[in-house]
Order: sequence, then structure tokens, then C-alpha cells
Amino acid sequence: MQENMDRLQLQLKEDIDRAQDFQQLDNIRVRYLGKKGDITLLMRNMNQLSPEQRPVFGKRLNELKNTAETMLEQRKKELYGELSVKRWESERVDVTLPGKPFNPGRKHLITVVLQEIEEIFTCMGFKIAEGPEVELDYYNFEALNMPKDHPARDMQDSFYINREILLRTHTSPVEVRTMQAQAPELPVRIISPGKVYRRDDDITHSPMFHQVEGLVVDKGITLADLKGTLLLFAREMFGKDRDIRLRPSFFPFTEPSAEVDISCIACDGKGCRICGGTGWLEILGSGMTHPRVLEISGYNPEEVTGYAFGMGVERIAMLKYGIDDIRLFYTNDLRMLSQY
Ligand code: 2NM
Repeated sequence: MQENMDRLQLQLKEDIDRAQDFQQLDNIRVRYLGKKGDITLLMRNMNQLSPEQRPVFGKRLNELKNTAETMLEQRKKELYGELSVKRWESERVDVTLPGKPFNPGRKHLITVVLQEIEEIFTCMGFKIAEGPEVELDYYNFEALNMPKDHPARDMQDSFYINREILLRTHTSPVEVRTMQAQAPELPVRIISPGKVYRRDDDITHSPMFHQVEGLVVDKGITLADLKGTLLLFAREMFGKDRDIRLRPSFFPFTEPSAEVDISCIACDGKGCRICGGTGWLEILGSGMTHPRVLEISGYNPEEVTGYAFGMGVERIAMLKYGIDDIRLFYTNDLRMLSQY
């Protein structure tokens, strides 16, 4: 027995010294210390020894087992270095385990529609302009031909922070800022997408919503340029069979002004429930830039003309996707949002 163990220890040392990587070391560990390993079997056979022999051999066997474990660790460190052994063991990953499924989320429908509108106009040569959502009364109203006593700037309809500062009620102040920064350079050809704020809250109005406005200023710009651009937009957004019509309207910052309708997307203009029997759906407001706005913004209205338009992104999305309540966009109900 003693002889057996001496031979075993020699053999073990020889095997460990010869091992060149972790796999070989692990095979050795199994061969000596595994369930049916040589050392394990010797330990199991201890009950065949006489009561006098048992403690002597037990002690010797335990030493052999400890020596085996120490030598295996020692050789591992020799082969890989102490740090890399620790790292390697702590970072060991079973790549055959199943992965954890996760939900990456998606774009909000308003973002999708906003980006589609941006794409259509940038493809036509418009640049994207942005500005502050907290705006001076001067840029939001005064510079847009709405003096202090103008009915359209009722305190009741806007979120004022103090006498001079408010949340912008449209993105038009971005157009004014852009013109003032660029004048007298021509042409101006921009869209201004972004959030706007009004004191409204019902099924078609939200206190925060999104607008895209457009502005073109150059020598010789006419209403025909406006109509051609918006016809192209209507067909890109709502299908190649769309027609548009302009109806006279009024805005303080455009003269003349027009509401723009598209032929109904549900009945193709025949008249149905969606269009209230008229065959037309209103999608935006527009007009020729008011001479006073051009002047305040640094352009000479005797030399240049411009057109402008503005649309509500939520309104476009509601028409295109048949959504009847604007609040569905902002109640964060995934049963609604994940459908798009
Ligand atoms: C609209 C309708 C008509 C508009 C005007 C301007 C500016 F600043 F250039 F004068 N920007 N946007 C405009 C004109 C907006 O929204 C319904």
C-alpha cells in the first residue's frame, strides 16, 4: 500500500509536469481525484485495512490528495500566470446556455411621421432649422405681425412664463431667427420641425404637439411655387393619386393666406363619412410671407417674395393612420403604440 502510494505520487508529478494546458491538467485531475480517480479509489478501499493501519494510511492518503491539488494549481499558475488564471475562471462563460430575450423598443409613431415629413422636404432641397421652445414674445408674436393687442395672442391661449417669455405656440419664430441670421443672403429654403405648446386639450388638441413649418424666400417666388411644392408633398405623404386645393383663409403673417386640402384618402374625393361628404381633408395652412414679416427679418419686400406653410404632425398622423383621438399618442399605452 505504502509502495503503491509512493508510485502514484511519482506518476502524478510526472503527469502534471508534462501537462501543457488547462484541458490536460483537468484530465489529470479527473484521473486521480475524480469519482473513479486513483486516489479516490484508494480512499474508498480504506475499510479493507486493519484498524492499526487505517490512521497511518489515512493520513498519508490525505497528504497525497492535498499534494495533488496543490501541484495542479501550481502548474496552472506556471502555464497561465496567477492573474490570468483568476480572470479566466471568473470570466468563464457557457456559450451553449440560451440567451436572455430583451425588448429593444421602437420609434414613437409621431417620430416616424415627423421623420417622413423631414425626408420629403429635405429631398426637395429644404434645410432643417431649429430653435428654442422657450421663446421671447418678440419672436413668437411681434415679429410675425401680431402686435400686443392682436386677438390671436390672447394670454388665455398661450403658456406665459413672464411678460416677455412663453412656450412657443408655433415654430414660426425659428423662421424669423433664421432669416435674421442669414439676411440678405438668398435663397432661404427651410423647414422647422419641433414641439409647440397651446392651452388646448380635447380629442383633436393636445397642450403639446408637433409642427413642421416651411419657408422659402427668393427673388420671384409665387403662389404657384407654394402649390407645386405642397402637391408634391401631398402625393409623397398620402399617395400618388392625391389632388390638392387651396381655400382662402387668414393668418397675420401671410398675405394672401390659404388652407390646403387633399382629396379624401378614404373615398378618393367622392364624399364619405371621413371627409364629411365634401371629398376633401384639410391638412395644413399656408400663404405668401407678409411683407412686414420679410422686412422685420431683414429682407426687402420690394425685391424678394416668399411663401410659408405650417402643419400639425399629429393631425397628419391621425389622417394617415385613421386615429380619432390625439390623446392616444400621449397616454403611453403600448397596446396602441406598438401597433405602428
Ligand atoms: C402656418 C400657416 C401660414 C408661417 C409663416 C412663417 C413665417 F415665419 F415665415 F412668416 N412661418 N410659418 C405659416 C404660414 C404657418 O401654419 C399654419
